[in-house]
Amino acid sequence: MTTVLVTGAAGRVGRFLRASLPELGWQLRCTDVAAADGVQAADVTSARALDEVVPGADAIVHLAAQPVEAPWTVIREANLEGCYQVFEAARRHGVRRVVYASSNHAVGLTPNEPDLPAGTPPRPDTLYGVSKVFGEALGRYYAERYGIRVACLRIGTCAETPPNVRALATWLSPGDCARLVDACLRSSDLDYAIVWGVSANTRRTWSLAEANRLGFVPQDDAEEFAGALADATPKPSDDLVGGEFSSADYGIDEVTARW
Ligand code: 15L
Repeated sequence: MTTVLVTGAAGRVGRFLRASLPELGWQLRCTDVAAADGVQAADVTSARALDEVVPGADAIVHLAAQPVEAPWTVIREANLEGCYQVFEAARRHGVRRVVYASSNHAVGLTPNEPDLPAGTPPRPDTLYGVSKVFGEALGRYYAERYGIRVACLRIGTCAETPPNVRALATWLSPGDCARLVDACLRSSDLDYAIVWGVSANTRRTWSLAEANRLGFVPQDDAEEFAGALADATPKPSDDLVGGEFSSADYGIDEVTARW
């Protein structure tokens, strides 16, 4: 059975994947910065910690990160250093495939338009988004120089149900998240790819062509939750890919003041 190391396994996306990837045939080795039930402690910023958990893994699903905007030092440590150490550990230990949790915020200042390609050029909306662009570039480097197969997932809003009206377009259901990661782990066509992580939402504006090519067939649509949303009024920032993160409230000073 193929062993998949999952970093950030105690986080939101990690919990979804832990619940469903084993049913799809994957044997998981779960890690996070602190140990938890079924999760080993391994700080991704430490090469030594990774040397304990990476050997023997066939693939890595790298989720561990600061998951929203934060002051630079926080982003730098978790998302730049951590990402580098994970790819580097993959190379050192001969891991042939990495699925990297990028984010829509890598291109958050891009206007939403129908069929926006997954490979749309970087337009990060935050330092967090900049860190995801870095991870995508690092992935390309390891793919082209070292032949590691790398899939970068520009994840939308991965949650149990869509939390707001923007997410009626950007939602990635837990089931589709597992199906997407499963496709990226299986695909023999993968060298390097950037794909959107989004469900088959009626209001989706992001193209699934690239993800489909890797074998991803989404099954969920956020529309079934539309009626249940308390506030269904779109915000002006929803015109851009990154939604609220693209607004003035997410500038460096604003975020630092709230930290
Ligand atoms: C992300 O990248 C974040 O990790 C998540 O918390 C949400 O903000 C999501 O994007 C989103 O855009 O909805």
